[in-house]
Amino acid sequence: MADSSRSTNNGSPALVHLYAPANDAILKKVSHMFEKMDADQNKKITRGEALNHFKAFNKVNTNAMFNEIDLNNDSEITIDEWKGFWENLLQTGIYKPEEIESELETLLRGEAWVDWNDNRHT
Ligand SMILES: [Ca+2]
Ligand SMILES: [Ca+2]
Repeated sequence: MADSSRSTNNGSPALVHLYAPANDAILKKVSHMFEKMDADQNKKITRGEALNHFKAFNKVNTNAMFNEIDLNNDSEITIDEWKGFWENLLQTGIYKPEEIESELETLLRGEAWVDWNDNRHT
């Protein structure tokens, strides 16, 4: 939706789909990671849960992640905030799906949060 040159909006703007199979695989990982961090499975990630997830520099990583994803600043990341972030990231086209996927793998291992708004992580 940030890209007005694309004419894909034939109806609800909420129904922006990510058809590519690569994106499908990524979104599965996105869900998987949410479940992994959401230790008490209440569909919200708290700062405490995030802190437990990251193995190193966990405060820095948690803060960076909440800064980017916790849009309403209630110190909880809901599944909607979480998925919305990744879907938006895919749609911007700034990063290749493979890049996002490999960073997700890193995140899944609890290694680091990438500051997506800046330069690419190499
Ligand atoms: Ca939780
Ligand atoms: Ca929130």
